[in-house]
Amino acid sequence: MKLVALAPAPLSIAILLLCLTTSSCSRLLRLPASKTSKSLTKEELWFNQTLDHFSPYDHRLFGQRYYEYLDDFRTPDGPIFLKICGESACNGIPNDYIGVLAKKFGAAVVSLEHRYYGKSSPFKSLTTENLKYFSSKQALFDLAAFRQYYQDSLNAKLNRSNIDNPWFVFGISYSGALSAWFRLKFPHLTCGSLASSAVVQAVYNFTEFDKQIGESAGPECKSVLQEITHLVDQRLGSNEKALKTLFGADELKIDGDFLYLLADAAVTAFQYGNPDKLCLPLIEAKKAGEDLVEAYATYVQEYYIKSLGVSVETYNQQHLKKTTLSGDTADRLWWFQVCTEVAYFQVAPSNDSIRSSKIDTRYHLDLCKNVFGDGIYPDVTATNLYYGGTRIAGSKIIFTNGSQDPWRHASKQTSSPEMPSYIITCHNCGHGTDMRGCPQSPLVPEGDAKNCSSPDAVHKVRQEIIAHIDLWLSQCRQDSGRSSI
Ligand SMILES: *[C@@H]1O[C@H](CO)[C@@H](O)[C@H](O)[C@H]1NC(C)=O
Ligand SMILES: *[C@@H]1O[C@H](CO)[C@@H](O)[C@H](O)[C@H]1NC(C)=O
Ligand SMILES: *[C@@H]1O[C@H](CO)[C@@H](O)[C@H](O)[C@H]1NC(C)=O
Ligand SMILES: *[C@@H]1O[C@H](CO)[C@@H](O)[C@H](O)[C@H]1NC(C)=O
Ligand SMILES: *[C@@H]1O[C@H](CO)[C@@H](O)[C@H](O)[C@H]1NC(C)=O
Ligand SMILES: CC(=O)N[C@H]1CO[C@H](CO)[C@@H](O)[C@@H]1O
Repeated sequence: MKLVALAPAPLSIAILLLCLTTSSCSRLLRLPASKTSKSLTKEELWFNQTLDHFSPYDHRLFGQRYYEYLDDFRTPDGPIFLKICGESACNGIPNDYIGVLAKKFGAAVVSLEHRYYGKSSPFKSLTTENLKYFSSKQALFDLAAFRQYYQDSLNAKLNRSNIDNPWFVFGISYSGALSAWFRLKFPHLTCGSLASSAVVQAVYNFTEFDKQIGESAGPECKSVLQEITHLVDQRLGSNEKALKTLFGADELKIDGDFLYLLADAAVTAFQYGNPDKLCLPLIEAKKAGEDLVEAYATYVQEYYIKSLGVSVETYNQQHLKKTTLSGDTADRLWWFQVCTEVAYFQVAPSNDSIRSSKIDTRYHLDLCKNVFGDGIYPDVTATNLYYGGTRIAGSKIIFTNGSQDPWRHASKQTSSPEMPSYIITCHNCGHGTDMRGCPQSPLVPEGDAKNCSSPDAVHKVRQEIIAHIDLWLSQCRQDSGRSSI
C-alpha cells in the first residue's frame, strides 16, 4: 500500500482569487471559500530551487510549485504554517483540519510540492539516472531553502528585513516523517512540528503491517480474508486467466503484482477509515455460503477500482517502468523512494498472514531491480542511521497515529520528553485521522470528525495539538524577542 497518496477527489469549487499581488492587500481580500470547498487554494506559484544541495559545483535550478493561503493571516506577525506535500502531485492545499488551525492561530498556510512529483520534476524524463537527486535529504533541504525564500519575500512586501515570523511544520504519512525530520535537521527554522501518522522508521521486512490488518479487521473478518487468500492462491495455480479477469486485472502478468493489488484493496479499507465497506459484505457472503472470491472481486471492482478510482495499472511493473512525465508519475516515483531509502516492504508474515505468502522480500527486490535496474535496493540502515528512526533525537514534535492504521508500526508510538505521541483509538481511525477526520476517502472538509466512530477520541488529541502549537509558538516568540534585543 502506498501511503497517503489518495487521488484527491475532483474539486468542485474553485476559489476565485481577487488579490493578484499579495503586497497590494494587507488583509488579503478574497471571496470567502465555501464551507464545503475541498481545498483552501489551487492557485499555483513557482520558486526556483537548487537541484543538488550537496554539490558545491552544480548550480542548476529547477522550478518547484507551491501554494499560499492568506485568508486568515494576521499581518504582519502571524505564524506561518508550512504544510509539507509528500509522495504525490500537490494540486493545492486541501481543506483539512489545517484550515481550522489557520483560522484559530491567524496563520498563513504555505505548501511546497515535493521535488519530482507533479509539476516539480527537474527533468523531462524520469530515468533512473535522472532520479539521482531524488531523496528525502534533498527534499528537506528544498523545504529549508523555500522557507527562507518565502520569509524574505514576505519581508520585502512588508518593507522590513531580518524579521522572522514564527513557523510551524505539518505533514501526514511520508510528509509527516519529513515534518519530524525537518524539525530534527533544521530546528532553527521552525518552532515545532506536527508529524501525523509519520513513518519515521524505515523498515525492511514490514511484517507488522499485515499483522495490523488482521487486528484491525477483527477475528471474523480476518478469517474470511485469509480464506479468500487461500482460495486465490489455489485458483492462481489452476485457472489463472479466469481469476484475473474476475478482478479486471488481466494486464497483471506477474502474479506478485496481482496479489499485491488484492492485498492493497483490503488494506485501504482500514488505512482510510472504511472497514465496514469491506468486512460487512464479506461476512454476509460467508454466512450465505456464497463464493468468497467472487464477493471479494465485487468489493475490489466496485469499491477500490470504481469508487476510489484506483487504477489496476498502478500495480503493473510495465507501467512502473515508464519514464515519461505524462500521466500519473507518482507510482514510479514512490517505488523509487521505497527501493532506495525506506523499503517498508509489505511482506507476508511467516505465520497467520492475511496476504499471500508469495508477497515476500524477493518479490519486492525483484520489482526494484526490474523497474529501476541492477543495484537499486533500499539501504534502510543508512536511513535510520541518518534520522534515528523511532529513536529520533528531536524536540517539539507531536506524533499522532490512528489505532487501525497499519503504518503506525513505522511511527513513533511512545512519548518521550519534548516529543509527545498520541494514538487515536476508534473503529475507523486510520492514517492521518487527526488532520483528515473519518473517513478520509473521500476527503471530508476541515477534517470533520463527526463520522469517526469516536469523535471524542479525535477531539481530545486535537486539543493536545492546539495546546502544543500554542506553547511552542509562544516560546519561539520569546526567544526571537530576546535575540533581537
Ligand atoms: C526563475 O528563473 C527563471 C529563469 O532564470 C526566471 O525567468 C524567473 O523569473 C525565476 N523565477 C523566480 C520566482 O525567481
Ligand atoms: C514600502 O516602502 C516604500 C519606499 O519607502 C514605499 O513607497 C511603500 O509605500 C512601502 N510599502 C508599504 C506596504 O508600506
Ligand atoms: C527479510 O526477510 C528475508 C526473508 O525472510 C530474510 O532473508 C532477510 O534476512 C530479512 N531481512 C531483514 C533485514 O530482516
Ligand atoms: C501462528 O498463529 C496462530 C494464530 O494467531 C497462533 O495460534 C500460533 O500460536 C502461531 N504460531 C506460531 C509458531 O507463532
Ligand atoms: C456521515 O455519515 C452519514 C451517514 O452515513 C453521511 O450521510 C454523511 O455524509 C457523512 N458525513 C461525512 C462528513 O462524511
Ligand atoms: C502514547 C500512546 O498512546 N502509546 C501507546 C501506543 O500504542 C502502543 C501499542 O501499539 C501502546 O503500547 C502505547 O502505550
